[in-house]
Amino acid sequence: MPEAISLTQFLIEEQRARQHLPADLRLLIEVVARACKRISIAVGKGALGGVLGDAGTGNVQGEAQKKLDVLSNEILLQANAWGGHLAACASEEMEDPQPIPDVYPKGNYLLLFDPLDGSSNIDVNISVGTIFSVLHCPDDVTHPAAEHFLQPGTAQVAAGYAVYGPSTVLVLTLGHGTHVFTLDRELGSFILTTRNVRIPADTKEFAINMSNRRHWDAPVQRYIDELLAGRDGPRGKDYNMRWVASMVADVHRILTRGGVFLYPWDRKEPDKPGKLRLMYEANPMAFIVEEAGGAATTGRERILDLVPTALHQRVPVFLGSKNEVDVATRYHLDAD
Ligand code: FBP
Ligand code: AFP
Repeated sequence: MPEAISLTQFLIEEQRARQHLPADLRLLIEVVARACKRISIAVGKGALGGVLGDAGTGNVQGEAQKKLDVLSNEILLQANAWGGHLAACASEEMEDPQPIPDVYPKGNYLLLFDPLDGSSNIDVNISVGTIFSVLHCPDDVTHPAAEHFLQPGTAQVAAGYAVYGPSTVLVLTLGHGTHVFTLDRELGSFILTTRNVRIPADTKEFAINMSNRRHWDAPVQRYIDELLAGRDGPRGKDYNMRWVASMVADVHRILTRGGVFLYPWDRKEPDKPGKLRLMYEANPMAFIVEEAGGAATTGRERILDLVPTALHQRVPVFLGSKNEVDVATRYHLDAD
């Protein structure tokens, strides 16, 4: 039987193999993974845990919060408060960054997270997940504010997500490939199940919310119309469509068997540049996807090169199999 490599063993071996992985970053990843296990348990209890339904509150985006959104946010904040690895946290659910309480030592990293992505799926027992991103805290900053988080995606030192599905899976990049761990519920450990996952450059599967079709811009209309035209159209092959409406689940499918995911700007909310958040969703997913050989753009620019202007900034997202992202991006640039 092959040796089961736990997340702890994987991180220690990475630390030995590569000078770039400091011990406090390794410990920070372990703390986040432990928080994901707790969220996985809460999600898994479903109606029995009394955690389904609305919390009766709104978040900074004006969206109704689910009880599990609030609980997951608290689990991540509490888990990360005392470890001494972080200078501050920022969450999709909170307007401002949360400093580390004064009673605890402060570390050198900034953590950003979407505590429970895809939360419209919680009450209907469909996969949801947690997305996170780790940045360095700039030198000499003792009390990080929102501006200190506004670093381009290329500055991320780690990113990952957990999917709470039929099994709980943790996907992680430290900038040297993307690796998949599966939660062994008996052992309570994440076990490495795919090292260096690779996204095929070509695919026959796409993910987009088709109900927004009439609101899309011309390059998105053109791209999707050509996929729908199938083998008789310009792309010369039939495509299949999947849309879970949980970005973590859609991205995980793409990591597993290829595909392209699109959440473009649309005319439904013309003042918003997109639905998904740059710092909590687009940047960490772009880092993970690029490290697996895929691509991630806004339709025009590489997501990781964007210089953020606000903590809760939204962006259009096109990511996944490289050749499909390249075609969709070319159609935008042709139209400009
Ligand atoms: P939330 O952060 O509010 O969950 O929104 C993000 C998200 O759920 C993504 O995970 C998903 O890809 C998308 O929104 C689904 O959007 P739609 O409801 O338009 O299908
Ligand atoms: P299976 O029995 O082969 O899984 O097919 C049933 C099913 O997966 C059903 O659960 C879905 O609604 C449907 O097929 C999906 O069909 P498309 O592949 O055409 O989207």
